Amino acid sequence: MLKSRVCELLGIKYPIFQGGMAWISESSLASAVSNAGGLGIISCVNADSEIIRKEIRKCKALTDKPFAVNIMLKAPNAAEIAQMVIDEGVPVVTTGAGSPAKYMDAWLAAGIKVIPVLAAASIASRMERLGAVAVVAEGGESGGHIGEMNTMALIPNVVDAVSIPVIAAGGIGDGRGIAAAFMLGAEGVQCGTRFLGSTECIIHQIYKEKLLAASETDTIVTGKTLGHPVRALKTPFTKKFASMEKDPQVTPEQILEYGSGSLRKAVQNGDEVYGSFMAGQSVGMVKEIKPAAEIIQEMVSDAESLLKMGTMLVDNSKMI
Ligand code: TUI
Repeated sequence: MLKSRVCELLGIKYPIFQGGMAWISESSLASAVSNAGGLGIISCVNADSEIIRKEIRKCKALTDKPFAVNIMLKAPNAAEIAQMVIDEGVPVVTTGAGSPAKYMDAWLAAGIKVIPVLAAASIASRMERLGAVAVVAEGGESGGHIGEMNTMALIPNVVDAVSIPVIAAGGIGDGRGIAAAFMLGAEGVQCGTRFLGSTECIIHQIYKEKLLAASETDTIVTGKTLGHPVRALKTPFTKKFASMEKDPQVTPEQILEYGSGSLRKAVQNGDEVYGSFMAGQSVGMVKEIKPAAEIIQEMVSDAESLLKMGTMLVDNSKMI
């Protein structure tokens, strides 16, 4: 069975998280993943705290299983949401794009399990000291806002730096990725892109069609010159964005203005000119749209067979 400390810690069947994706991860997707035995996550980037509060309540009505809320720490209303999750009795919080240090005491006092998303081993050990119960280590294969390290080198370094469980993210789209992550010492995985291709995911049909058509080389990272690299599908929008970054006549403010609202345009309108279709390199593994429960079942059964095979290989090598 695909089990780890993460399952006991959070009360979930499988150590599979669904990434908190801005504008995308709401109660429909999160409850489907939680009902299927993973950890569904509601993202807070898109809205004010009252809308998120409603999503949390909807999710509670749709599942009796644990779920989490992801707080993007750079969001202007992060402090308000940090308090709202306490008021709503949210069991698990994941954080992204910064340090959750200033909220930790209040969350721990409220009994919330905090799982920061990070992209470096040094930050992981700081988070463990602050009271995190686990960390998500996210490699640059991921979609959206990313760090410098790739998953293959990041995970073993984070695993060595902490004694709490490490959940691997970035480039994991099927059972093979899960088995590989476990071999690197991870005790769980977080997948975003694979769940974009689920029936319950509320992105525009055009977004789903673009995912199905994309291969592993069809993403690009823009925003490096602005200090926040973002991975998305190659589209007219990313092409224009990249050319603006190279043009000395264009100011960072003009580039930011051009990019503002682009993810929402992709998610809600399927806007093929001005939309940012964020996706990770695992997009090549999104070959059909199906229910989250089927995605999870397939991943788990493939990972279990591979891990069993891996154990046999190790045992055989000992016998030789
Ligand atoms: O947060 C993410 N991915 C995101 S956030 C997002 S919202 C957005 N929308 C439009 C444009 C840009 C962003 C889209 N994707 N991933 C989690 C993550 N966190 N990756 C890396 C980090 C991170 C980086 C630095 C975590 C901590 C950190 O520093 C901590 C410290 O102590 O300084």
